[in-house]
Amino acid sequence: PNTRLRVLLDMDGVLADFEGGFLKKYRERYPNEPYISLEERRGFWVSTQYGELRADLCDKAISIWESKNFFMELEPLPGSVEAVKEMAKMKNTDVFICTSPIKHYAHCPYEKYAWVERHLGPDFLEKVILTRDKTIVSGDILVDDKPDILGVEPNPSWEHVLFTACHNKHLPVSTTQRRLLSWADNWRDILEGKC
Ligand code: UMP
Repeated sequence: PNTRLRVLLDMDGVLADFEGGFLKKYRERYPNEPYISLEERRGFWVSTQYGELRADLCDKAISIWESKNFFMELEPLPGSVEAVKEMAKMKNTDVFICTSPIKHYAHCPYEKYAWVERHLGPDFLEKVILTRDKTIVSGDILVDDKPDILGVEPNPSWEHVLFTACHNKHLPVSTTQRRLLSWADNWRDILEGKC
C-alpha cells in the first residue's frame, strides 16, 4: 500500500498571482480602456468577463497573457513559496506542481519552468507537470482555484481543494468541496487525515 501523500498544486492563482499580474499589465497597455477590478471579478475566465464588458476586450485581455514575460514576471502569492518549500520537506509527502499552459506556446511553457526555478529552485523542475487535463494525473489532493476541473477521467483520484481567489470567493459554500482560503490558512490541516 502507498503510504505517501501526493499533493498536486496548481500554479496560476495558487502559487503565482495571475489575476494581479494580468490587471497591472492590462492597465499599462490599455490605459484608456475599461477594466474589471479584482473586487468585481466573477467566473474563472478573465477573457469571458472582459468580453461581456465589451466584445473587443476579450482579445485585448488574451493579448496580455500571450505576451513575452507575462508568466515569468508573475509575483508569488503571499506565503506560497514558503508553504510549498515546507510542504515538500514534510515526511511521507510528495509535492507536484500541476499547471495548464495556454495553447499559445511561444512563451508560457518555458516561462513556467523559469518561474519555478527562480522562486522554488532548480530541484523543483523535477516536480512540474504541464497538462491541459488534470483529471488523468493521479494524486491525493489537488489545490486549485478553478471551481470545475473536468477532463476525460470522470473519477479523478484526487480530492479537489478549492483555493480562494477573487473570482471564486462569492460562490456558494459547498458542503462537499473543501477550501483553502490563502496560504495563511491552515494548509497542514487540509493535508492531515489524507495520508
Ligand atoms: N487562462 C486563459 N484564459 C483566462 C484565464 C486564464 O487561457 O481567461 C489561462 C491561464 C493559465 C490557464 O495558463 O488558463 C489556467 O490554468 P490552471 O490555473 O487551470 O492550471
